[in-house]
Amino acid sequence: HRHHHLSAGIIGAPFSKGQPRDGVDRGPDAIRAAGLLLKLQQQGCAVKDYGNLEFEDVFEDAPVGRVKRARAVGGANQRLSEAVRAVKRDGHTSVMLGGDHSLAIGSIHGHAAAVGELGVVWVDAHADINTPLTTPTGNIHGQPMSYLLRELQSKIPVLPNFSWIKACVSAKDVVYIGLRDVDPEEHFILKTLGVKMFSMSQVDQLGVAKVMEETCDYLSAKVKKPIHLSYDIDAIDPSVTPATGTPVVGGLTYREGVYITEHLCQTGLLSAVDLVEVNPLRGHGEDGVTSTVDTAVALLLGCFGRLREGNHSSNYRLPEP
Ligand code: EXY
Ligand code: MN
Ligand code: MN
Ligand code: MN
Repeated sequence: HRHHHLSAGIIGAPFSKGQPRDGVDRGPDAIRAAGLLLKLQQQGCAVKDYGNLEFEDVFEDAPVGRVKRARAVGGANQRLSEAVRAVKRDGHTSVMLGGDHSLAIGSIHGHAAAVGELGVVWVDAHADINTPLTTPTGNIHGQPMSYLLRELQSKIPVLPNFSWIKACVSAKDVVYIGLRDVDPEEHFILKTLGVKMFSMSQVDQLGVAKVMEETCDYLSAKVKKPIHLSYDIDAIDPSVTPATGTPVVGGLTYREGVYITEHLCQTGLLSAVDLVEVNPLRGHGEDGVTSTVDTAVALLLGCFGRLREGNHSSNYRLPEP
């Protein structure tokens, strides 16, 4: 069928130091344990699992200004960037299983290094665009976009292990979906740079189908660039995906969340995906974790052609009596 050519190159990134809570480093294995690889193969997608990255221990990692664990985050992302670049060189759609959302730095950097200019779709309750000087928490998972956007580089101070990062995304090539917890400084940045965003208010107003139509029209208005989807599981409502570090009420439904992936898959431009912030140690018990991890798997299957109407392979023939 239509998605036969798709292949997924999976990178596990068990990294948690972009935020303070234990457990988000267990995301990759939890998502694999829920059957991601087999399910992708069963829907006709070729899969190569590149395994989990190993990150160096950093013993001295004192805050730099407000920023916490800059050396660990910088080093981990440098490694991830190289891994994503290799997956793209091998011809796969890159799938980065996090880990916290600071990993978008390396994932997007490596993707851009391999394929050039990108369109970025950032699905999240949060904008993750604080600079090191605006961050209210110091947690780098609330900052990744600030290191990636060319327009913000004059506002970024020097940080240890961050010098390899090259800002590689233009503000006009980013679309946010699902925002509902944005700091005032972040809101200033979004408005000043004119970043396209569909907050939960716009999802309510337009409906998810119109949001996705406008997202793809916007990103492909001039040239069709490869799309990087950075999907934070906390975009989905915590009643569905409670096992995450920074849940925010009033999120996307399961159906809206999956629709986003179905729509992006059908553009044929989806080139890399991050699925981050699944934390199996949060979420009030086993059912909450199962629901969160199963939703993460469903989102990834949607990225690789699964349709809720059903699928069949192009060489299927009805059995003859
Ligand atoms: N805006 C807050 C901060 O910068 O610390 C909260 C960020 C939460 C980030 C989560 C992963 O998306
Ligand atoms: Mn995020
Ligand atoms: Mn978030
Ligand atoms: Mn398919």
